[in-house]
Amino acid sequence: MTAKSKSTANKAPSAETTSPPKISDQLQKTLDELGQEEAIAMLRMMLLIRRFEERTTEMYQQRKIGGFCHLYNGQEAIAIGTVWAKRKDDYLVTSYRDHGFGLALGLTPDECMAEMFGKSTGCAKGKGGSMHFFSKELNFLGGHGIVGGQIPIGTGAAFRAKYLGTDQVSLTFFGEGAISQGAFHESLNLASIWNLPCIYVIENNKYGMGTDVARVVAIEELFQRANAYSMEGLPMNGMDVFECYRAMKEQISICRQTSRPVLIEAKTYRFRGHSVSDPGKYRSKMELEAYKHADPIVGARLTLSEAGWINEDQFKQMDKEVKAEVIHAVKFAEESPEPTLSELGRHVFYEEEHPAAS
Ligand SMILES: Cc1ncc(C[n+]2csc(CCOP(=O)(O)OP(=O)(O)O)c2C)c(N)n1
Repeated sequence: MTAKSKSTANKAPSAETTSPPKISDQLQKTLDELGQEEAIAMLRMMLLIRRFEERTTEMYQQRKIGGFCHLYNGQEAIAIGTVWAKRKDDYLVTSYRDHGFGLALGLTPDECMAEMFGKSTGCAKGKGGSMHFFSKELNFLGGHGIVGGQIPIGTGAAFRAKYLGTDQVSLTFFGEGAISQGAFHESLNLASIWNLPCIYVIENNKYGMGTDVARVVAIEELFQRANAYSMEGLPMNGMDVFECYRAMKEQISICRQTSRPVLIEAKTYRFRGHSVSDPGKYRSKMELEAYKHADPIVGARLTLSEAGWINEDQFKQMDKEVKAEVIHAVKFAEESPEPTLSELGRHVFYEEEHPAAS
């Protein structure tokens, strides 16, 4: 048995955990390693994602955005902690809840909003929409609409890295709803047998659509599933960006050195419904309020003000700037052209080889 078995089930935070932060030795070490500029950049990126998605909701309600649209609201710390911890050329793949990763990895708000609007200037040329952000340049293998469909893709990227000896790590994210899929089992099993450098992260936000995880998974601590594949498994506080950074940095380094896969369960919570059109009535107001006390943006802001790195005015100025960036992105999306008809058949097959592509 390799998964650590201490009980850390995804329970609503207590008042104790939400009181003003005292900077522990470990947190101080993380802050020292990051430095003021990077720590502030992390907070700024979380805020940008939050403001981007708030505006996205408005645009969706105005029917300027079509299709499905799932927000990352509440889960931002996981993407930011990971992106700051990874090497630029490491692979990353995730589910349809992909806006946070796209922005954190370096897609611009303009190309992300344009993608939502289905415009040709979008990061997938307007053909993917909210669920299918993608960037070959950033080794971002995309958002994926099929639950668990990205797990074999992330595993394949790890296989490629190992086969070619590139020293890259593959970071594969999925919701807790995906861990009962066969693709999860097959991928983790092969990754363990073949010693693939793959980090699997369950973003356990407690609900798969309207279903509480406790109703569908027999064990409470999801990271313990690692035991079945003889790999390391561990929990991570997905509401604390500096803790996500520390844990991911450590695991990425181990994975790169050992080429052993690992399963991480990030305990988190989404503040909004499953998608923009879900009012989320299957959970109590009390539960929601309790988790909102653990808002990762509020937490990071408190930590940085405790460290003396940001004050009220500087935070307000930061907020003003990110809101302006998002307004610019909406204008850019609105003014961008639709994809042309000739684009319809492109990017379906690998173009240099498949006759149908031309
Ligand atoms: C194979 C498959 N089955 C069903 C669906 C419909 N569906 C979309 S999201 C979802 C819930 C997934 O929950 P989870 O994996 O926990 O991710 P979260 O939405 O919480 O991020 C379901 C069942 C789907 N997209 N793909």
